[in-house]
Amino acid sequence: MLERIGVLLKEYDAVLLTSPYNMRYFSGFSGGEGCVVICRGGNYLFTDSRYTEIAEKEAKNFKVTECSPSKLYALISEIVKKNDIRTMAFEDNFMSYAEYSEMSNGLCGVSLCGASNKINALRIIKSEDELKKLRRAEEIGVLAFENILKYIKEGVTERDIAAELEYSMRKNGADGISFETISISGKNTSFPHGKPTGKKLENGDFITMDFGCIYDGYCSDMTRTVVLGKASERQKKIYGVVLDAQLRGLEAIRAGVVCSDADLAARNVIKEAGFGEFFGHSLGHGVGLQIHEMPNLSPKCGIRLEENMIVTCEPGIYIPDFGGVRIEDMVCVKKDGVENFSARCTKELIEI
Ligand SMILES: [Mn+2]
Repeated sequence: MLERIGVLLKEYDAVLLTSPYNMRYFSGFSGGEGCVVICRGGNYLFTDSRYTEIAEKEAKNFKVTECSPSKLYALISEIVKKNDIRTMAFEDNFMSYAEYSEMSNGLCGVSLCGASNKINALRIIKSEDELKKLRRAEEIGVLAFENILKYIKEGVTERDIAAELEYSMRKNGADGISFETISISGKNTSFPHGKPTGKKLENGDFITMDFGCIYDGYCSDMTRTVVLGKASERQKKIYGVVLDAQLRGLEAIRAGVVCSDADLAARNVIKEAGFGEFFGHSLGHGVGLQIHEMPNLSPKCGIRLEENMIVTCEPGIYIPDFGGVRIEDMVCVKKDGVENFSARCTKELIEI
């Protein structure tokens, strides 16, 4: 993906990458520690001795230098001098104030330009190779969901569900989880991002599971809500509205559509059913090397969807002191609609 940085080298003399995601994307190095400098004169990767060997194997087009963090800016300064670098783009969204101070002291004389948004935007459209990994990551999630259905019963705790989901993703080839697993039940389901507790599942509970894994660096994300026992009329009603909104959102997602319009399409279904005040978050978000990346399917995002962007579609209704429902698929934007990576996984209300 190194060639995609070319457009930034027309604007800046060099690009400095510090996040594990951008280092991996542009250099291939998966170790996550160190930094990358790309300029017209060459491609450089700095890391410490824990990662030198892997960096040399993975970052084929880079000159790898082993160095301790304290020497880093002295070495980059040499590159600056040699290549007459005056402007350098850096990841302003991925740096503490202390790190920024160290960098600006170490590179005095260079004009440092915050460019996270421009750099991250280069990752927004996925290559065929990335799509393969994202598809597989989501499949592993679907397998974990199918497995968990056999495991859900009265007396099992929310934490047990999280542990079992994560174990089963690992067993199916995941490198890890892509975010903290959400498995919540009963009244706890009104917290959109609740943490699993020691609460035992009870008959009549909604159970919301929002989880994902990392496969070869790429994230997956899905949510399903089920009922333990028979669903009440109110549960069926809420579930039905969220499902309608989710399907409406999926229909709206295609190349050429503005993100905020996709959000609105789903949001209107929930509003018209009278639950508008209980859907506070965005319809979805991009997914790739990071669990949340561009574009955002939010009321404020003016980005136009393009083919091979990846987004989630995840409306929800959360009623305090009662419970909530969220349904989420991860999809690839296509010319006339979507390729739904979660398609195999049913969305009809499951009563266990
Ligand atoms: Mn999500």
